[in-house]
Formats: sequence, structure tokens, C-alpha cells
Amino acid sequence: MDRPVRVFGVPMDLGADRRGVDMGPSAIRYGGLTDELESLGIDCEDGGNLAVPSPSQTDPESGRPPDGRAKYLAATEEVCRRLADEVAGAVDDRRVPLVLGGDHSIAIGTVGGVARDRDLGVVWFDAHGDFNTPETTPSGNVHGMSVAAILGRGSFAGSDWAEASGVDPENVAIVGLRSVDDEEAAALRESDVTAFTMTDVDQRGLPDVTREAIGVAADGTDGVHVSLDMDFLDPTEAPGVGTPVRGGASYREGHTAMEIVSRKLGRDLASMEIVEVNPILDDHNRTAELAVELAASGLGKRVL
Ligand code: 5AB
Ligand code: MN
Ligand code: MN
Ligand code: MN
Repeated sequence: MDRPVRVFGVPMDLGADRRGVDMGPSAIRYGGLTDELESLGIDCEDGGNLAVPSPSQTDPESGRPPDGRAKYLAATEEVCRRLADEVAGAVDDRRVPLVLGGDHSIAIGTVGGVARDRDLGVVWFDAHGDFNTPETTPSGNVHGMSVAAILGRGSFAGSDWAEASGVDPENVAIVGLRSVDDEEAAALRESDVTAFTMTDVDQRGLPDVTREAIGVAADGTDGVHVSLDMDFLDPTEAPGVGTPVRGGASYREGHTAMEIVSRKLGRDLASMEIVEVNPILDDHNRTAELAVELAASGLGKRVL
């Protein structure tokens, strides 16, 4: 890739039930992220970590919407506002933001920042739909609501920090679904979001599905954000995630998806994010090292 990158770590675990995902940015850096990207000739600057309060300092009920549940919502909002500002600053400096999680609630901030002055498409690689709202969530965990928040669904409607006016549901595509809650599934079906399940992947193959997802996200937009939840991959390849689900993408499929992202999007890749790496649950940093490899593929690494 010929554009410079700025990396941000967001040691966020308020949006997930399993602690430990806050150490994801450290594990991915330890896995050699900047060296790997620099070896590809990418100018890669580390913007450091954002400060994130720990759950023990934070009231989980603060910010709770009247008719729903969303744990640590006030603190999540505060982090996402700061993240959006940092990410928008990188875009102003003509650097591609590469955001390391942390749990997937941080996508609300990343997308908010990238979509500030433009229409943005989103490709969301995930085992889960992240399409719950505070009204439908079975867990109260905000990492299961990020797509719904960005699209201003349920009690996120009109919320200036969550709903991204530059993102239309017609330009959002989710790839890799295999665990979706009942009400969440009904909401996804009636929405204009394009959703590809692992059944679609089995039947059509990942390259075909990924190309279509990118087409949906790029159609009429000024750029595309790629959000990679590491639980998109099968737990045999990515055991270090908080909510593993069997039947995910293989090692090669992960790379193929990212290679297609880089080849097909080119300069339309606005930003990338890799989330949900939990080093406490990992096997010798395997998942974090895979995150580094997938970032490299997504940013243009080629075998030949
Ligand atoms: B992830 C679940 N649907 O809402 C919920 O890892 C899981 O960011 C959400 O995709 C998983 O709590 C969130 C049961
Ligand atoms: Mn997710
Ligand atoms: Mn997930
Ligand atoms: Mn629009």
C-alpha cells in the first residue's frame, strides 16, 4: 500500500463479558505489527493507546437507556468520542487509521471518525451480527450492538456519538455469520444490510462472497471501512477470542478475504480495524500473530 498508516490501540473491555480483551493491542504489537508493515514498505506510525477506564472504576448502569440494557454505556460513549476524534485526525493527516481492539464496541468510535465528512461503506467480518440493540440484547454487552449503533437503530436513533450519518445500511455488508440471536436475526432480515452467513460461504465460496460484500460497501460511497472481528476465523486458528464459534473461516480463507480487500478496494480502503483478540484465552499469542498476518494481507502483502 502506498499510503501511510497510523495505528491506534484501544484497550477496551467494557463492551464484552470476558475480561482480558483489553490486552489485545499489546499482544498484536508484540506479534510484530509495525515491523511487518514496515517490511512491506508502508510508512507506519504508532499513535499509541487510548486511555480506557477499567470496569472496576466504572458504573455499568451509567448511561443505561430507559427501556433497555447496555452495560458501561456512558464510559463506552466517552471512549468512542475520543477515538472518533483521533481517527478523524489521522484521516486529516492523510493516514489510513488501523485500529486495534479491544472489544468490538470500539467500532462505533472508529466508524464515527472515518465517516465524519464522507459517505462510508462497511465490510464487517464476524461470526456474529452485532445487530442487537439495548432493547433486544440477551447480554447487555455493547460489542454485540456496534452495527446497530452505527446505523442508529433502537435507542441509538439520533445519538450523535453512535449513529454515523455517513453510513447507510445499503452500504453495510456482514460476512461469516453463524451465531445470531433470534430477535437480532429478525431485525437483520428486515433491514437493508447485506448479510452473508457461513452457509453462503460454504455454497458460493469465500472469494465470491467477499467480492460481493465489497461491491455493496463501495457502491456510491467515498470509501470503505473493514472491521475484522477475529472470531470470523475458526477457533482452531483463532482460539484467543471472547466468543468463539465453531465453523468459521480457515487460515487460508482469512488471508484470501484480506487479499481481496486489498486488491479490490485499493485506495478505496478508508480504514481497518482488528478486534476481539483476547491474549488470556490465546494459545502462545497465535491469534494475535494471525491478526498481524491478516493486517499485512489487507494492506497489500503479496506472496509474489
Ligand atoms: B462480537 C451476542 N449476540 O449480543 C450478544 O464478538 C454475542 O463483537 C455478541 O461479535 C458477540 O451478546 C459480539 C450473544
Ligand atoms: Mn463483533
Ligand atoms: Mn464476533
Ligand atoms: Mn448517505
